[in-house]
Amino acid sequence: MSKKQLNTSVEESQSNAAARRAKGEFVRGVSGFRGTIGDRDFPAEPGRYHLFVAFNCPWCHRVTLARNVLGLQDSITLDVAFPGRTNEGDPVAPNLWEFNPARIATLTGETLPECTADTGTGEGHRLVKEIYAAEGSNEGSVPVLYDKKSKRIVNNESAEIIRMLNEQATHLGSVIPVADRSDLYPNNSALRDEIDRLNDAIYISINNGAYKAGFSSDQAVYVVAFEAYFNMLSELEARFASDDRSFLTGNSFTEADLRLFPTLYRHDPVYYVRMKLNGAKILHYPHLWRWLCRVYALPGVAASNSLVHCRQGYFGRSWNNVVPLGPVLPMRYPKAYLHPELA
Ligand SMILES: N[C@@H](CCC(=O)N[C@@H](CS)C(=O)NCC(=O)O)C(=O)O
Repeated sequence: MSKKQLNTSVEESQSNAAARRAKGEFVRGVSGFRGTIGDRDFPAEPGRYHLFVAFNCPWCHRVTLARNVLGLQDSITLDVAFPGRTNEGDPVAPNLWEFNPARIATLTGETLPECTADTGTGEGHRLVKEIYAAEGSNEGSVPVLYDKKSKRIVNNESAEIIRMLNEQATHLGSVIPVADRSDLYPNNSALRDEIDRLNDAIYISINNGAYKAGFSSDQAVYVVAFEAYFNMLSELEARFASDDRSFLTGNSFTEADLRLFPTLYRHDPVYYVRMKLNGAKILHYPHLWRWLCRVYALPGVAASNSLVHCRQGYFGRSWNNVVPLGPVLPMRYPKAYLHPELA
């Protein structure tokens, strides 16, 4: 591979990927577009860039979180795909991300108001795959960071997208003054090392680990993933318990918190059942629960996603279009996230 060595906090090792997949292990592929906002090709300007996302996708959730927390909603436009992907009868192919605001969600019996058409490329593509195909790529994943001026994909790797949004927030037109804005990756080498270490461990056992548990068809792979996931939850619980810190690295919200959030937000209402991660709920970890509620309460966080999309997307496709309704007790979600005292 010509690419520099894989960073495990960003991507999985691809060694023996074909053989591992053949044995039933879920192995996430590598993102092909790795441009950077701030480089000569992609100058940081307000209004120039666009995001294509799906709200059920946790990697997209990272970038909608960064966009909102950094105050970039007015300067980076956004399109939202339907959470369920194309059906078997689709004229192009099943299982593709589709822009279709008229599509009915089985969960609500109605259209989803957050879903949009493709308003970013000027071509009105129906499928995310067509945005990639316009550049000769065979990929089809979300999120996609797109340059409306040069009509090119900048980057499709969420870990890199959130880093560049943070770095260029001012030039991209953030409405939040620097003094009031979270710096997700502060320029302090000890802190950066700590964030990098947390990102690495959390990516492997939690963010990607959830998929390893839920999407692998090999019992042994599942068992290892399940144990690693809950061991890491216990480790993080102990970290918060040790000194009652507000966030993972202390008293400021950083990239490490941002990257943990999409998985824990999905855990009780979705992953507990769908990913077979039924060892415990986040509600059973008092510090993690309070952290989850604390992050949920930050400006822009609740609006960065929708649990309706998550439920529809994770269950609608692979669970016969029937979406489980719980949890109901002690309270429905996401309302429960407004109640740190529940744990
Ligand atoms: N490395 C990517 C992974 C993104 C990813 O796996 N997205 C999934 C949705 S959750 C996807 O679009 N998969 C469909 C595909 O790859 O065709 C990132 O973090 O940005």
